[in-house]
Amino acid sequence: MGKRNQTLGEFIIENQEEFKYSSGELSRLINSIRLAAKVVNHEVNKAGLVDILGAAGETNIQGEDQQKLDVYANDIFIKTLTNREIVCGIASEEEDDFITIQGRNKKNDNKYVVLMDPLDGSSNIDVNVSVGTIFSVYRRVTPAGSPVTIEDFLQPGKNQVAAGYIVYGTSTMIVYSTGHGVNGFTLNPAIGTYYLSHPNMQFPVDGNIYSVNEGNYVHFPQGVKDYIKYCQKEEDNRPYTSRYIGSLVSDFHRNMIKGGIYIYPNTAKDPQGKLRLLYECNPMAYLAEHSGGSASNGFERILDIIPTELHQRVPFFCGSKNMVAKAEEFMRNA
Ligand code: AHM
Ligand code: MG
Repeated sequence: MGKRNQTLGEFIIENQEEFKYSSGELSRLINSIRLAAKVVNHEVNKAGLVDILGAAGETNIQGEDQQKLDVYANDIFIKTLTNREIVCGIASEEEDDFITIQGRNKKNDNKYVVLMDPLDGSSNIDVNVSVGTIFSVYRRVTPAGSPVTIEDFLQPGKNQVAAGYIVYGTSTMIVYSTGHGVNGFTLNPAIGTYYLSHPNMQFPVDGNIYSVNEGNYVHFPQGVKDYIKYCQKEEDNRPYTSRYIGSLVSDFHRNMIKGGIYIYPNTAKDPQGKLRLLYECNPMAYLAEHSGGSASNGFERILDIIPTELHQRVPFFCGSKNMVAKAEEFMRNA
């Protein structure tokens, strides 16, 4: 286990042999994500200067075209992973279809596929609120030597070999797991180095924060309505505190540190909820479970769901174990 203040680079080298498939490829993959995240971080931090530097679609004073930040982040992550020839395929919330990467000598011999949401919560950018990147890594299931197929991407979340997020907040952090605990690293922007600031993160088993967009209350299923009323009831250690940033990565991050539950249920308008199983829910569920929390669609474990399409949506209940169990109880009994 890493020591506080160790750099992310040192941590990756030291823990390489713990990785399930220790050919070094997964370490190089995490390294690429670390690099891309620094580039995106730099751009996200300049977002408030948009009126000065030029808005999306405009040409700035240096003659450079300005891109929307989510498009920019998508390009940077894809380019970094493609150029280093580390993965055999990428699926992104920003792309309609998956991308095939043939790799060195067009041999299609790389093992891993990456699925990501390059800039989640991007509507928060205009108001200077935290956003994040979410990523998820699987071993391909089709044999190496031929291009990846949709099967390689439609795997249940329990097959993930790594997952993580970057939160571009008051500090920029990368939090990830390769199945041996969850560790958080904070970027020192002055020197561009991430330091292990949150070793072996643990989701508190109980919590007193609930995070849900209550504006949609009338459209929620009865079980969620009942659970919200339970959270608000004056009894035992309740009422709980309500905190909702509207940026999944930040809401999850706070709840993992303090103890809480995040809910994005199905609604009358969105019968499958809003969040994407492959790009958002599976990686967060993996991090929750590897830190002692849990994640459910209200009735079953997120990581057990067999996906049928890339952009599939799913209701999401994620956080402190006992809180998720209680919310599921209300769903079952509604
Ligand atoms: P996005 O992928 O379009 O950015 O949407 C995902 C975001 C999550 O980060 C956040 O938790 C949720 O959407 C907020 O949705 P809402 O505004 O409906 O509450
Ligand atoms: Mg998103």
